[in-house]
Amino acid sequence: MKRLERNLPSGFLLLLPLLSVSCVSNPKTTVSWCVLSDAEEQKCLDLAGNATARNVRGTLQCVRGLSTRDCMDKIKNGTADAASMFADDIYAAGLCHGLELSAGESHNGVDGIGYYVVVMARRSTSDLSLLEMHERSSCHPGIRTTVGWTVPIGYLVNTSQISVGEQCNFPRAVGNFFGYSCVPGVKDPQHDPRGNNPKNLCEACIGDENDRHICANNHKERHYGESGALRCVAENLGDVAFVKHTTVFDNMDGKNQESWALDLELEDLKLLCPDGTEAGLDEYERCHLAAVPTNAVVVRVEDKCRVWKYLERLQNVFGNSTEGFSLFSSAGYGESDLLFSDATHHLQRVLGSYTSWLGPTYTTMLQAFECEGFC
Ligand SMILES: *[C@@H]1O[C@H](CO)[C@@H](O)[C@H](O)[C@H]1NC(C)=O
Ligand SMILES: *[C@@H]1O[C@H](CO)[C@@H](O)[C@H](O)[C@H]1NC(C)=O
Ligand SMILES: *[C@@H]1O[C@H](CO)[C@@H](O)[C@H](O)[C@H]1NC(C)=O
Ligand SMILES: CC(=O)N[C@H]1CO[C@H](CO)[C@@H](O)[C@@H]1O
Repeated sequence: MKRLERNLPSGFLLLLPLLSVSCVSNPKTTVSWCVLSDAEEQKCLDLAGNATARNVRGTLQCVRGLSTRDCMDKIKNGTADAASMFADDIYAAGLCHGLELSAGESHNGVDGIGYYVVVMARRSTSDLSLLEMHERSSCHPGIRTTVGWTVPIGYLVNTSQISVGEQCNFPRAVGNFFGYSCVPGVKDPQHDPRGNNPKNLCEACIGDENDRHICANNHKERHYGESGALRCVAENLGDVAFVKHTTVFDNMDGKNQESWALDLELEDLKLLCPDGTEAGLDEYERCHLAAVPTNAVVVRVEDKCRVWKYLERLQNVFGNSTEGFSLFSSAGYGESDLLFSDATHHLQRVLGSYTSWLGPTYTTMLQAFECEGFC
């Protein structure tokens, strides 16, 4: 499968020789990586030690960042050189800080695609079209998540179904649009400082077994997360759920022992496509709201090539190791996805700009939020 929607800017090939030259002539040999936790710092230090021990040319340093935004600031001012980031943060790093990408993760041999965001509905719900979602009910994994908010709301804005107006109040516009929904976390003070986000955005939420924690931004809310959103549709509280293409399969065949999941039948569900049609559950490659790119390594523009060369040397030695240090495993550190996603198969060079990595559809969806003052 090749990645759709990603094209190098025309004329780029003419620049290639120039970039290669600047890479060779860049004398700096240290790459400092911005890490966000004790576990990630430990993996980084182990990598640095093993790289030195195996005579990998160059030196890795580990710099502790306070947050992803702090890492962007550090890379921008040279206190750090690189950090791996997920799609929405790549957009912020590029748009707000002029940063670029050096390498991206490839999972299972699928170039640059992490997952698809799909819209799931019960087959028995008729007269349902993604182009006419007004007054429908919806189930979202969580507020401000890529799957449950950025992509679906970006799509509804992009298709002119939702308009946020000059106030740029997304929760209010979404609440006015849907009949009722479950958007876990939408009433949390952090996301609702004035306390006036619409109540109907929590009306398809169910809380825990004792009716507490309704609309909580964690698993106490049983409709939280991708599995929770699927449950919300399976239980007929929502017409549609915004989930990953893998979500339904992750909950089938006894992988989820909760009764709603055991009752799940693939033939009872369908996908809704952005052009208003519907499709089967296995047709996500052509019927999705967005192909969300995998994580990629954010760097300063002048370091694109230099950092790639270093990563290439690291993955040649540690990318496939069955013993000793393993670049794409976080086993033994007590957390997952350290430095890179554990699902990474290999790293690929990113030649084009960060927007080419994100792809035009996904970039358009993120642009829908520009009035919020992204930077
Ligand atoms: C190499 O990595 C392992 C973990 O895989 C770690 O225990 C060891 O200390 C590292 N070696 C060096 C020289 O840093
Ligand atoms: C670089 O940015 C980081 C994060 O904002 C800050 O802590 C650090 O002091 C800055 N360093 C320099 C040399 O400007
Ligand atoms: C690991 O080995 C496989 C098969 O030999 C190869 O296709 C793959 O590119 C290697 N991965 C890395 C990161 O070198
Ligand atoms: C109404 C609107 O803005 N539509 C845009 C949605 O995004 C695509 C690109 O993916 C544009 O081509 C449309 O014009």
